[in-house]
Amino acid sequence: MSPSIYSFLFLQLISMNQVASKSKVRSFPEGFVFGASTSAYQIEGGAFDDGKALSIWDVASHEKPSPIKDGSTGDVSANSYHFYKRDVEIMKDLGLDFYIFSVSWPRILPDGFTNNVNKGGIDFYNKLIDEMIYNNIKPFITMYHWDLPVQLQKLGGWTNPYIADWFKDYASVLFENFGDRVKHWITINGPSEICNDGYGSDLLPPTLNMTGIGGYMCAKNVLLAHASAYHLYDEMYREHQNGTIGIALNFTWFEPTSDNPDDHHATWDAKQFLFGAYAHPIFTKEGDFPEEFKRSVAAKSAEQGFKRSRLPELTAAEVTAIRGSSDFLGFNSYTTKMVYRDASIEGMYPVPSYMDDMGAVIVKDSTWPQSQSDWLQEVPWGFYKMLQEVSRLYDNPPIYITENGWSTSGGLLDEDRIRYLRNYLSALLDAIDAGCNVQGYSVRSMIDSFEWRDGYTAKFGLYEVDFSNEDRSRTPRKSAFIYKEIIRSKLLDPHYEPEVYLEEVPENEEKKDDYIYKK
Ligand code: GBH
Repeated sequence: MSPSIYSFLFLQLISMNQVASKSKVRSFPEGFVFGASTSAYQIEGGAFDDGKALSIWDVASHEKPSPIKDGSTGDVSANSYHFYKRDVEIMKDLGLDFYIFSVSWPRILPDGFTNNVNKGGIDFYNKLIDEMIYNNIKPFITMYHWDLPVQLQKLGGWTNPYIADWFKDYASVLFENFGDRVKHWITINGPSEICNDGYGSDLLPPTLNMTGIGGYMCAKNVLLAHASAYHLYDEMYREHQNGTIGIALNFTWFEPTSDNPDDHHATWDAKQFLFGAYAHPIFTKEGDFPEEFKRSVAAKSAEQGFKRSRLPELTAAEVTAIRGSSDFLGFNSYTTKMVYRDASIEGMYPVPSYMDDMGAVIVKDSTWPQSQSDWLQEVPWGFYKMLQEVSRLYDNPPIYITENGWSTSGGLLDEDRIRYLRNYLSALLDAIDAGCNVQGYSVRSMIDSFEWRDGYTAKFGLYEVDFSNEDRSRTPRKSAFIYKEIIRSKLLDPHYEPEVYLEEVPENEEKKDDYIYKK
């Protein structure tokens, strides 16, 4: 062959490769681990069983009129309180390395305090943990996923500075009882949602709606509570129990709507208000709330006639206690939003409020694939950018993806969830290639569950749960077979088709069983 033919073939190969690169099989790094996650109020049920007291979600979901989309509650939910063995079978079937679940504070401490430790609660989590260990699945415990004991809410909940001590005491009960077998701890899930949605607006219980004030008080106390639990573990338990402890924050990627500097500034502000407020104090060398965040709230507060900033200060000792108080970063991330600055923002948000302080308008791009949940769209490049930004801003911390997933309205043939998972996992591999220190990935959710204000209308599970039958039977969706193969092979193969999977029998076909096996 002449040299020119060689170079022609060579060019052909390069261009084929480029086309193929999007659909090539990619492998996960050595030691990368896979999991799935849920939370107590979302799946347990057993809301009134064996000495459990009420949480703010038990109360909210029973309010009339109901704040929940379908008027449902988590009273029974997937009934994992009774069917936890079935859940562990699923973990085993998927081949999970780890499983993230949360502990219900009022199941362990009905009054919120340690004078009354509920044996029924301790027994339940012991049984669950033992079953997992027996099946070789690592338990990751989230200590707090939104279900505060009602007794503590009466005292102001996350606005009461004493909650740092209450949380630390609760944490000590968990370390004492479970720390021999549990080596991964997540103190608090989604502080921004707890504070902004629960105290700074009326989106989530306790729907305090103390806009511009409650959310900031909560932010400081959540950080201090987290740090107290971290230091307790570090000083009292780590040496013997040898575990690791971190926090899980929600990261939405924000993209400016234009190249206009104002829109870029607004985007930066959105980042600082919605995740920097928590990540900066813990994961940067200087610690404390981000400067721009402090400055914006202080300026607005002064303008509005407050004698001091509505954002409480962190003392030097508090800054030191919070700084570095996490062995890893739990990274919850689902989606991306567009941001711009609008000078005529007045009237758009309550005054004072964090939205008004932030001064940014956050919108969806309707061209992105939409899930069943209003807030959730598929934007894998945003996931990639978010991972890169977090690694850059926060000193490249070890990251576990603690939540990522997609909702549908139901059905076993969830091709759009499969596409979402593959695209996000591919973006994750790109982030690892770019130097991000991601150690593991946990999909949300393992099984369908009570999705907070959306009730049971948004299905996040790799397994469908039949909420209409007593057994709450769990059936794998097609995505479960795909995820299982990813875990087994440690490969992301965009063309893999499971040999068999289940599919519902169409309405008009004669029913033998509810499902048929597909080849
Ligand atoms: C996650 O939050 C939760 O941590 C997890 O428990 C849950 O399973 C998952 O969402 C899916 O529901 O009320 O429409 O104004 C992800 C971040 C922040 C997204 C709050 C929804 C409320 C939007 N969430 N947000 S809305």
